[in-house]
Amino acid sequence: MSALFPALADPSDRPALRFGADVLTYEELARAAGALAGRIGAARRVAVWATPTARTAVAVVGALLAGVPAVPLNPRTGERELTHILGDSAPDAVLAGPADALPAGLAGLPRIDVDLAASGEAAAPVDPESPALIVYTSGTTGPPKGVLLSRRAVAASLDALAGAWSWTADDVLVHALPLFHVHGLVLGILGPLRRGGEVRHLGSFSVDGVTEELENGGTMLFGVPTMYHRLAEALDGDARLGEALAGARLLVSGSAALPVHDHERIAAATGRTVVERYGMTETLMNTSVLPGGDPRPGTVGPPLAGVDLRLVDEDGSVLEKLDGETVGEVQVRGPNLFSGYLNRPEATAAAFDGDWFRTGDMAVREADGAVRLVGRKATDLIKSGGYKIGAGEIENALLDHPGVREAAVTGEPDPDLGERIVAWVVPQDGEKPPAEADLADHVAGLLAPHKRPRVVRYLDALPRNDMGKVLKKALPTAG
Ligand code: MCA
Ligand code: AMP
Repeated sequence: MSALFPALADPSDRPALRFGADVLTYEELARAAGALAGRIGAARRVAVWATPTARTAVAVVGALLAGVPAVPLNPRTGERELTHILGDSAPDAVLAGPADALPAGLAGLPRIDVDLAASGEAAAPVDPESPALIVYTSGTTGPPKGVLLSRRAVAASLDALAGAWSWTADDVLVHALPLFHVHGLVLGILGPLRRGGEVRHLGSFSVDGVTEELENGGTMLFGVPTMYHRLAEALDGDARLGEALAGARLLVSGSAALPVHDHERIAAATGRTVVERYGMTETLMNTSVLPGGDPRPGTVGPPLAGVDLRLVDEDGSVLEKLDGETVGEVQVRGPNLFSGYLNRPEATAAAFDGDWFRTGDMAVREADGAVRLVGRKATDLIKSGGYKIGAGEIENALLDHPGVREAAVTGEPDPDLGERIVAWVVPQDGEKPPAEADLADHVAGLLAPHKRPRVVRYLDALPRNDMGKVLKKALPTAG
């Protein structure tokens, strides 16, 4: 495997990163990340305070150059989740911007401020199997697990996407995704840097921001369905946006399903079809619709180069039919896979069937091999705004609120977020139930704002079976 970033070995004065007024060429990035690599070289692991800024990109590249695994932290993470991630990943230091105010939970860690103007040399080559990143992701129960992503997996997945999308150094990627998950960080930052191209990050998503960057030379756009939904909504009456989208080389959606209605609205207004790709933190990217082929809203395309994909029945038998009807669990294997969950050998073992990773996603295969996702095995996993959220962690947080006696959490369809988090709450005192905003703040403060319930429904009791287990399907409008 070549170095992760060939363009940093002999850096040019072409732009690499643009975050508003912070612009770094490859030369400047090589110097700043090289200097940082020199400062952290002896660390076993570092946390990165992953604000949507150039400093986060430099911090992660610096860690990768040094061969030190980076743990990106959501800067809005609440107390409990932060304590868990820090305890589990045990970083030696936190990399942050000089102006960042870090929470008390990080006070015990040495802080290394990222200096965009620093100058130093990059370190030696690193074993491709060593971890590059540890990305925390939610499961159905318990706190988030740390996914160990090797340099090999990152390189393999980015190269497979480059092949499928003809992604080159000439591409200018526009995105506004958070930098603490695979989509925004691996695809959105490391992707362009591996190609030697440019990334422009908007800081936060806005229709105007997307329009402007695509008008000014952006060739690709990456987003979650919520962002494409908001673009589709804005298209009616915004001719500038329509032209900007029509002018892009590639519009890519992922992290959750893009509804056919939004596909159709964008195609009708711009003549462009949004390309969907399917991935997961543990597997990086598995499939992608191939640009230029027939538009196929509802499918996520065939497996990417190097990825083996199969559907498996409940009894464990492999389903061979490409009939668009036979549903099975998606299992994958290939160089794109993670190396295990940090400190969780049992969870790692349970996630595999031999060398096949069980995704938990249910799908059918079309006659040409394209995958169409139809659901998930676990109903307790919610995808809201493209974030994966476990119902169990929210229930536990709600139960810690003094006004809550019982709690159940479900996801229900939402035109903007895909699914919205609904909390079903039995108050301690039916006369004085805790306010909806109070419960939302409570969950946001313990876990993260995107995990807060968007709707609270109050009940006198939760429906339970004879064993006392909550019957979520029996909740008034859930399921
Ligand atoms: C509101 N806010 C609050 C509260 N209420 N903060 C604290 N407590 C509260 N009670 C704040 C928020 O922090 C935010 O601040 C603002 O109000 C609006 O937040 P929110 O309502 O959450 O925003 P949204 O409209 O729901 O966001 C939509 C979004 C977002 C921008 C699309 O969901 C998003 O960025 N999604 C990306 C998810 C993603 O990257 N997933 C990848 C993982 P402020 O306005 O200041 O921000 S999946 C993956 O990686 C795999 C591999 C894959 O396949 O891609
Ligand atoms: P995460 O664990 O946050 O990395 O999310 C991974 C999950 O997102 C997958 O297991 C799928 O359920 C979902 N996902 C990712 N991309 C797509 C897509 N294009 N269409 C539907 N679901 C997707």
